[in-house]
Amino acid sequence: MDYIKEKLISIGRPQAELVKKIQKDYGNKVIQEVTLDQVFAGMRGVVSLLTCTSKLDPEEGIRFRGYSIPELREKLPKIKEDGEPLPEGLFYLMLIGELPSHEDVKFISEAWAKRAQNIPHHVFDVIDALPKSAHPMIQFNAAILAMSTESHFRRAYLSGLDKKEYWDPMYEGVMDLISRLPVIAAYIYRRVFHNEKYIDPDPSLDWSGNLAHMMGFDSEEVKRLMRLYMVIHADHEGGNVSAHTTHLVGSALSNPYYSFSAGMNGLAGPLHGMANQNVMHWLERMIDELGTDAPSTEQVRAYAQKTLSAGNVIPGYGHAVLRKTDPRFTVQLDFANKYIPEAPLIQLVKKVYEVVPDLLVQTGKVKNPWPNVDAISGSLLSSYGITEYPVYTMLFGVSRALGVLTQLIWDRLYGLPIERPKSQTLDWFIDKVGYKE
Ligand code: NMX
Ligand code: MLT
Repeated sequence: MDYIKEKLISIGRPQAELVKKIQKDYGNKVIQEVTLDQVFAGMRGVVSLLTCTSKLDPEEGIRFRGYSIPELREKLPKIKEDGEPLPEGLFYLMLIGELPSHEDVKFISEAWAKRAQNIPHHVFDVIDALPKSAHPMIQFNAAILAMSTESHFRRAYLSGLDKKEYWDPMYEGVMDLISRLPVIAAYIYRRVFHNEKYIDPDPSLDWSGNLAHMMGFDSEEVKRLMRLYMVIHADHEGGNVSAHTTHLVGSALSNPYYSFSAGMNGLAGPLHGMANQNVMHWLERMIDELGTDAPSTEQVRAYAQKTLSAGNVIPGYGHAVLRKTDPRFTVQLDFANKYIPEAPLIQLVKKVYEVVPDLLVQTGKVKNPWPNVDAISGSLLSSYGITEYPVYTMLFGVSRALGVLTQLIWDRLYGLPIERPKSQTLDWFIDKVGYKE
């Protein structure tokens, strides 16, 4: 057993016992009242998930095991002091609950590089069977499902493993799956956009550096951006669509490939992870319509107003939980201001930021008028030469694996049961609230 697994189980067992004890002793305690509005409004604010990897504060944004994004950038191991933290370290933090050492990060980096080497050939055949015009998320998800032939978890379940030990094959599957996602994503990118000119992995590189390398970007700048991108998209507590779906499907004891693939189908929705691609289409249409990539503030305002008047959302703005500018937006803007302040797309993103919040407030209905992570991520990638918008959600997905799959290991450690909330008909709600015509 590797030492990370040993550490995990030494922390995980007592916590799993604590969960059982709290449930036994306090199971009848009322922790929250739920209103009809909450149910009809997509369960907003209904506390119904046990998630340990991260927690979202509406005003402050995300914290991973208690650490904010600025704190992660300061405290997680990096390759160079002035670089970005390695996502391997964030994975360790989310899994173990403690900051990793450089050795821990090196161990994970090397383990992933090794595990990434044995992707079965049929996975690439499955991708190749799809038309290149299929959206990268379709190809990505097909590949994830195709990899489930390798599932340790499925095999262990069928062999009758004691359920207290389910976390172990789950850990093995999660490690394999995470290690392989950059290879898959880069393969799809090169297949669709670079005439199938594939680039071999370089096992001496870190997980994100290798992804940049296999996509065809070997500069230190793009690798640094990729590390940042992979860290900030990794997790957003348990209730977002991709995390919740992965967890829900996993609760049926589906293997990590089935569970993560389900989550990725949710990420592909325009209100969730596909928003990063849609922001780019929205900006591109603005540039085309106005005939300039440096429009005036007034022109941007009029264009945004037109979007709203047509009954469409402004992609990259708003959030179901956040009520302030997303710190993931801020950190990317800081990064851009530091390294590429003159980039036209970054200038445009700033102009949009100047005008859109006021317009959204004026609608009188938008609860959060501020930008989210997607308002800038595509512009940043594009400014660094990754200009093919359809791959942005797939890159989000590679990163999101870190958080949701770590939680899946913890779900099995906690021994959480199959998830099964109650639904009611409209008549039931009408009776319940005492509605009379
Ligand atoms: N532009 C226009 N209208 C909006 C926007 C926006 N950016 N955000 C919310 N609204 C509308 C929303 O459609 C709803 O209208 P109606 O009552 O007519 O149905 C109303 O404002 C109230 O919605 P909220 O309660 O503020 O937002 P909700 O929690 O339902 O949805 C989002 C959150 C993120 C789905 C929503 O803000 C949105 O559609 N934003 C644009 C898409 C986007 O950027 N998604 C990415 C989210 C982050 N991620 O990566 O996943
Ligand atoms: C996310 O990163 O998952 C999004 O911001 C959506 C959310 O938190 O609901």
